[in-house]
Amino acid sequence: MRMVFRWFGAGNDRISLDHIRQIPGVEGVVWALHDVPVGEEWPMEKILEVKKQTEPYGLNIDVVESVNVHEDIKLGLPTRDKYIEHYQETIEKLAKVGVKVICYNFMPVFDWTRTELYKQAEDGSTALFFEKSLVENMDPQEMVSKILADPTLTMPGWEPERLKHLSSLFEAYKTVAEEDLWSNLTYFLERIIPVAETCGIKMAIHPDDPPWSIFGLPRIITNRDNIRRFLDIVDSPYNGVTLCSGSLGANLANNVPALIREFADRIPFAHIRNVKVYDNGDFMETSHRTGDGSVDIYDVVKAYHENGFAGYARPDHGRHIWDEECRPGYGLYDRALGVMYIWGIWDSLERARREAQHVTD
Ligand SMILES: [Mn+2]
Repeated sequence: MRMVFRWFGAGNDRISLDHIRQIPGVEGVVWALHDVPVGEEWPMEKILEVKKQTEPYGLNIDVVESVNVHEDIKLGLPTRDKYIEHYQETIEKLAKVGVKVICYNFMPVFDWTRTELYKQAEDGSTALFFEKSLVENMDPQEMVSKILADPTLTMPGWEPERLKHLSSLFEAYKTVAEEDLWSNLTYFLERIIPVAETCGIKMAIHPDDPPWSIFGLPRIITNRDNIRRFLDIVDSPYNGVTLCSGSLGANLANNVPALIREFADRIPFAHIRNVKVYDNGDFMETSHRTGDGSVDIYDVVKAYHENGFAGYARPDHGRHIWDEECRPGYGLYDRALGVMYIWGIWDSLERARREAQHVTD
């Protein structure tokens, strides 16, 4: 397992590379060019700049998250070919600087969705929270108006300048059913994976978060059967999954350790975090510790260990603790605690394996 840590880039993250390299066992940053508009080709000089910034700290840039997929590709519009070409060119450029894995997602309109970014827990920490009924009982237009009127209700991807285009986007998705989204994804994969294969880059789709349809938009990377279907579209080790324990774990019907055991050879990148799922379907992000949430993180790490996982892993979101001011879900402290919890489990499993081997020898 190769531990990496998400970094939003120079001038775009309060957390420094100096701090990241002090977290035990972290060997690289998970990065992206956040200022390049979706659909545009990534400029080589900006890619090289990130390499130059991270190199002095001994941190690799092997994992990119995300190269976002333009909405026209997801909608299957004729303009998609231009954006797919840009995507292919970006893959080729990233290969030139040694990138090994590209994480991306295929969620219509929204990336991950929450209803509260700083929900307070009993211990005074705050974390991301999803209130199911709030999202279920609101049509998107109503949601848009509500958000514009109430600045305290913030959701990622709901920036005012984006909201202006939302109604036309929702209009466009009215004719895109789940099966259409599958066929648009197939069209994309058939053109992207051969390029990735030639470049030696593993593509790793991130599951939908939460893993069910919201606001009537189709969502397909949600459960075991759909992941299997996805992997079979292009049956190549370069067509893989970013197995996110927190995203998939928000649906209690998903047995995350079982998914890891089944798909181990197609997981180049692991997102590890825990969520507490309530009876009414709400969920809150928690510490990584197994006892704090609904996902058995011990068994998640064990499933990777059993399969000799040699891919990349990062602590996914964390809580906001110790008065840290940070990007929602992306503080230094709780994610660093997560790294140590994951290593603690991994190292003890590794020690037990060696000792058992020694006895047999
Ligand atoms: Mn994730």
